[in-house]
Amino acid sequence: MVTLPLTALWVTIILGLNVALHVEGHYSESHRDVQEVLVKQDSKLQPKVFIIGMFGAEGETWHGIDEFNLLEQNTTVPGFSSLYPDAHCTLDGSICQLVTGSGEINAIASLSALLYSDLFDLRTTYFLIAGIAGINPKKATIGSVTFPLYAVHVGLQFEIDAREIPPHFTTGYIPQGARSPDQFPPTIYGTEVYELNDNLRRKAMEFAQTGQLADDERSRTYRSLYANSPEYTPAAAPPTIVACDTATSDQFWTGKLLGEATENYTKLLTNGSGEYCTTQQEDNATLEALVRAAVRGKADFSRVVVLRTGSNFDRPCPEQSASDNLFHDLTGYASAIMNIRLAGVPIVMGILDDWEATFARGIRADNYVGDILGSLGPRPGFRQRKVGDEL
Ligand SMILES: *[C@@H]1O[C@H](CO)[C@@H](O)[C@H](O)[C@H]1NC(C)=O
Ligand SMILES: *[C@@H]1O[C@H](CO)[C@@H](O)[C@H](O)[C@H]1NC(C)=O
Ligand SMILES: *[C@@H]1O[C@H](CO)[C@@H](O)[C@H](O)[C@H]1NC(C)=O
Ligand SMILES: *[C@H]1O[C@H](CO)[C@@H](O)[C@H](O)[C@H]1NC(C)=O
Repeated sequence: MVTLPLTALWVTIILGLNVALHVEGHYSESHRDVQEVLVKQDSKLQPKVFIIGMFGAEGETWHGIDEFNLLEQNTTVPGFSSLYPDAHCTLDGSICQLVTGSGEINAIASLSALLYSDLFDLRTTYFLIAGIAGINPKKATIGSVTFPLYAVHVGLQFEIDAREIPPHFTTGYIPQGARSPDQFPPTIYGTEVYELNDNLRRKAMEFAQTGQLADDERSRTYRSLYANSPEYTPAAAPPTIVACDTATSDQFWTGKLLGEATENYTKLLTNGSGEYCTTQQEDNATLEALVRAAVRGKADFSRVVVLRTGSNFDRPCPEQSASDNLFHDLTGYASAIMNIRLAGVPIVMGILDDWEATFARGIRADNYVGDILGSLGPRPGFRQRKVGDEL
């Protein structure tokens, strides 16, 4: 992860923040003017739902189904990944889909391209970020479909190799700017935590409950290995719909200790309320692009749902080594890919069927919705300190 010496890192952080603040204000203003002058709103596609997948299979799972056909209309969007250059839409444009490419960099580049493209009007669009993930056996099992309230950026931390950590440290990950693993990060980049619309999440889960989830023999056999450990009870049960939070890191990690460190960090950043449950490589990047677009009125951040299905356990079962778990193939992969669609189609149809009466005007949020900086409104409830206190 971070390899710069500490002093160089600090200089980078401070310069980076200043440059980012100045450039952002300037760029966005002029960009908005250009958009307003040049673009006729009525020439744009105005989807009601935009499905976001991260790699090919997460996109293809939605194809060849009875309910809708996303391959009726392809639109090449400048700035999309060369692997997935097109947005796919139904003929009437009410449902669209893109595949971003995996990892934080692809996610944010593709989303930004979409959000600032003059081909779409996304101001009333619901975004369904739907992909597979590593799953915490304390919370759910492979094949389960999870819906986070919080997305936490665990990749954004200091790291010391485990063999060189101070004897009293429980992990080699340390929040940025902190002096110990349990200290709230004094250095905030702004992408550390996102909180989503809880009322919308609950509606999405109700829709998802009506889907029949897939399961298979390999998954059943593998999850039975977790049955003897009381703390892993959810891992041994069949897949279900679960409300629990997600963590983003480009690093694909495995292990009991990194799992616990991620649980701790999620709690630390969310004032104790986040329940770390899935690990994936994109969501905070995707959400950051959506927050920035929402600041400029180009998208509505209260219309975002994240759905992550478990493809593999984030840590070994008892008696198994971390590397055995990591190098084992993703046992739950087939049902995880299938369950994106089996839980996701009812969400898409639920939004479309109740568009006029309910979804067109939006689902009012009763919780804080936005990022750790409060970019979209008041200060988040999960923040313990004001931004700027620390710098
Ligand atoms: C859209 O692209 C897909 C391949 O990505 C293709 O199968 C489909 O036929 C295309 N649809 C149209 C209308 O050209
Ligand atoms: C997580 O936090 C608990 C409680 O503070 C601590 O006992 C445990 O060692 C921590 N785990 C890791 C891996 O940091
Ligand atoms: C953080 O949690 C504590 C204890 O649960 C609570 O009293 C406090 O109000 C919370 N802080 C914020 C900003 O929500
Ligand atoms: C990443 O996004 C999730 C919501 O999907 C949020 O719970 C988490 O706090 C975010 N993490 C960071 C570091 O931004």
